[in-house]
Formats: sequence, C-alpha cells, structure tokens
Amino acid sequence: MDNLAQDRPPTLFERIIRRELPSDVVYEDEDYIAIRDIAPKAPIHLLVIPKRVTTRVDEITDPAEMGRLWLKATEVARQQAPDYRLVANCGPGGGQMVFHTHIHILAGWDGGPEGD
Ligand code: DGP
Repeated sequence: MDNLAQDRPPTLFERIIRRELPSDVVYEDEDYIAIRDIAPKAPIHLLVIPKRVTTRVDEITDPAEMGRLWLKATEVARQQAPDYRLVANCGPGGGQMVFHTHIHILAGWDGGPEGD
C-alpha cells in the first residue's frame, strides 16, 4: 500500500517515510510508520502515519482501510502505555497542520490528561 508522490510535491510525512528528513521512528511495517511528535503535547506523543497518502482521515472511504489504521494505532499505543488518547485532526479548523493523514497517540500522564 504505497502511493508515495511522483507527480506532486511530497508531504512532510512522505519525506520522513523516505528518510529524506530525520525522525524518531518507533514502529514501521509495509503500510505504516509511527514516529515521535517533534512538539510533544504529552509525555508520550506519537504519530501513526499510513504510507498510502490521503490528506486527512475522513478521505479514507474503505471501511477495511479505516479499520486497519485505527487497529494499528491501538496496537502501537498499547506497546507504549496501558491507557492513552487517540486523536485525528481534520482540516485547519480541526487543528490539522500536516496534510497527510495521521493519528496522534497521547499518553504517559501521571493520573490522566491535564486540563480536561
Ligand atoms: P496535526 O496538527 O494534527 O496536523 O499534527 C501534526 C503534528 O506533526 C504536530 O503535532 C507536530 C508534528 N510535526 C510537524 N512537523 C514535524 C516533523 O518534522 N517531525 C515530527 N516528528 N513531527 C512533526
């Protein structure tokens, strides 16, 4: 499952997948990569990124593909912490800044997330 850019500028995360940019990779397989967020908002903050490029999670229309993505996010999260939060920001109004689908894993707080 790989449609890395050929006739369009690569996304930031494609460049990370290709190792054109450095990142702290915590998990990788044929279809996904998980990296540490460069600006962590929790003691553990990872990004699970499908290698097949879509701009945001709601662009994925195949239920099986959507399911595999969230299953992968839970699998990676559970390797990191027993409890965690999964977040997908969709569009600028939803706080999305990198337009290559990804799921945030936030975890590692002592006593749960602060401020909510
Ligand atoms: P979002 O706002 O949902 O699009 O989240 C994008 C996240 O990506 C944000 O938390 C910061 C992170 N990020 C941005 N640039 C880089 C980078 O070059 N490397 C890594 N590891 N994370 C990045």
